[in-house]
Amino acid sequence: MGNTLVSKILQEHLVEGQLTAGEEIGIRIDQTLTQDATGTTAFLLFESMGVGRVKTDLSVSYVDHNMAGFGPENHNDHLYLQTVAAKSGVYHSRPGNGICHQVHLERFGKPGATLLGSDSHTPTGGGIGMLAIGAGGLDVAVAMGGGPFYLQCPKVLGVRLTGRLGDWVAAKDIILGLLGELTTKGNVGWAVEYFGAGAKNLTVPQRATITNMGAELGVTASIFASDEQTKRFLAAQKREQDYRPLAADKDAVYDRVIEIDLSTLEPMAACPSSPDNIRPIREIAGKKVGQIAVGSCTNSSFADLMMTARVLKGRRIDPLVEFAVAPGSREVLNMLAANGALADLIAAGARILESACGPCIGQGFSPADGTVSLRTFNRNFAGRTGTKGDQVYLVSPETAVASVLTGVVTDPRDLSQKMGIEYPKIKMPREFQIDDSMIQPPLSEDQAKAAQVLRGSTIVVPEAPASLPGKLVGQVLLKCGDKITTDHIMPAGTFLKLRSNVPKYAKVVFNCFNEPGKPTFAERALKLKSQGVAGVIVAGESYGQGSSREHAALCPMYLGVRAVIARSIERIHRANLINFCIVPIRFADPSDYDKLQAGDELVIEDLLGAIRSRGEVRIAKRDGSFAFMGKLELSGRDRDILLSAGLLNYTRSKAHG
Ligand code: MIC
Ligand code: SF4
Repeated sequence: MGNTLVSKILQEHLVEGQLTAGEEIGIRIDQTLTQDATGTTAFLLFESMGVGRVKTDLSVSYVDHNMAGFGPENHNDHLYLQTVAAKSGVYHSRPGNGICHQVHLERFGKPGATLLGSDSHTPTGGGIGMLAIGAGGLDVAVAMGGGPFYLQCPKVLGVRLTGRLGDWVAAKDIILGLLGELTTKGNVGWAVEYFGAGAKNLTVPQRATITNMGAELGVTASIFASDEQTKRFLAAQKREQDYRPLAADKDAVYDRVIEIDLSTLEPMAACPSSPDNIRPIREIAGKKVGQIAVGSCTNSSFADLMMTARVLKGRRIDPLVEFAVAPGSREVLNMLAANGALADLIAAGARILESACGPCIGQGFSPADGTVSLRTFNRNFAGRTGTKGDQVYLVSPETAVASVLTGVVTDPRDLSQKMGIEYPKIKMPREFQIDDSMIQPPLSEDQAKAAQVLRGSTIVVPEAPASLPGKLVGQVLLKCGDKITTDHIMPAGTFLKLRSNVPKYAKVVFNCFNEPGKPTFAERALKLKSQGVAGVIVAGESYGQGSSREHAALCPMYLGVRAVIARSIERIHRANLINFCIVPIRFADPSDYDKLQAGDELVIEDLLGAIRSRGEVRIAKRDGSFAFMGKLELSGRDRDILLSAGLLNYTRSKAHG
């Protein structure tokens, strides 16, 4: 019985546990990445662990999210990150150098290595044959300190790709199709491995588009074999020495296999407001569009942007459409500038945004009220653009550029069939134009000793969680429905700059549910906290979808939230809750969800006893009218972390003995 590629890499890195699906395992982490929006907290926590310099083979700190610079906060964060990286043995990719996942793929990713990143789209690295996993910043800080990363050993879904993509059909359409089938919920505990003759034809950047959006499936990681395509990509990045052929055994056994014939695929869209609300473009074609953006860590490679530029060369964008292009990296931008494609985009009327996350995380380019926005991004959660009631469709660059020309949602195949535009097939360059001058290497150990870390006044060290009480007396602060994302819990957009200041940022926890004239979630929570009553959140399926931002646990913890009772909780968010000492509880009987309301007072008599030794916990309404059971589903390590008042304390106490 042969092995999957996922299990081979896990086996090579296993330091604790056994490779049995569902069991907790600990793996060695070779590389880490952090980005500024999660990285400031990650580094503040890393510093408070007191381990000195990083113990990984490679750690890189990127600045790509918080770039707008309204007020001093962003630049304060950049300077802190730059100086703490230099001191801690970490490479620092400066603002302007590009989006972390794109740059990491280009300059650092290594087949067969493990990568842990404080960003949910870290699995992009699976496109180059890495086992790349997203996690909360504190987990990444622990990995930087040399600690293993603990996860549930995943089941492996094999996706066999056959055939070839037709003209105007893109890698994005493969993953959108899969999202339509598997949806964004119910995939916790799985990894996805792509193989088959169809996979061989896909370039590394195409593969990376697919592994990137594995995050939307909610799986732990997605991966392609490391083969001739990988070798070609690494050689073009002048990193051939990092190549290593890797694949699953021929007789590998998967827990489930899905077949996709690429030649049968057509252009697709994720309709508002979930990445799994999938429909073929032809069904929504003709819809008026107000703005279009090509970019993000999903679709801003050299090939994506060259294709866009070729189609637009000598043409003009529709007069009623605003069109923005955000190149994934400075490398891509430089190459477009050198070969004239950038000039073609500008001449066509494109707005060139900087190489960063930009509109993907609500940093400008919000759509007008009531207009449709087409984006090549990976998330279209309601309001993420910064516009209430936004209507975002996630599409391929091919669909985006076709619609740029017409002003309505357009099947890109129409460009050939109706407008005589040939599909520009973009070959991967034999050599990318490499310039690492915006990647600052760390200081030597000697130089680092004297180096100062700059800490602007807006940077506040986060408060540590308090110990859990033996008996929990709490109140339901909020009852929410299914698929609550971390964008609902902790909005980004204009609040993103508060990431390094928890007391300020915590004021907007669950802001989308706040009503004018009524006390906010934060005000209600702090009032309870001052009375010694714990905050409780009740939720439906798939609570905590989306980003890895640990602020979605850290800020509620600051407000006194001590438990989340949900029908199900997504992987990264669940780990973040435990790390910040909030108890994740699953309804033993999902119908009990219906019997709870906001304002209900709840009591858990022996919370600590249950955490210590039981899989279940009894939760009662304080007035005695109703009691129900919750599942704890904690590993031994989860229990220890909760009993130690969170991961930071747990790590410190382990280090001291
Ligand atoms: C996102 O796409 O939502 C983000 C912003 O990149 C997040 C990280 C964050 O919130 O800082 C993610 O995907 O993890
Ligand atoms: Fe940045 Fe958007 Fe990618 Fe998140 S999904 S890393 S915000 S580009």
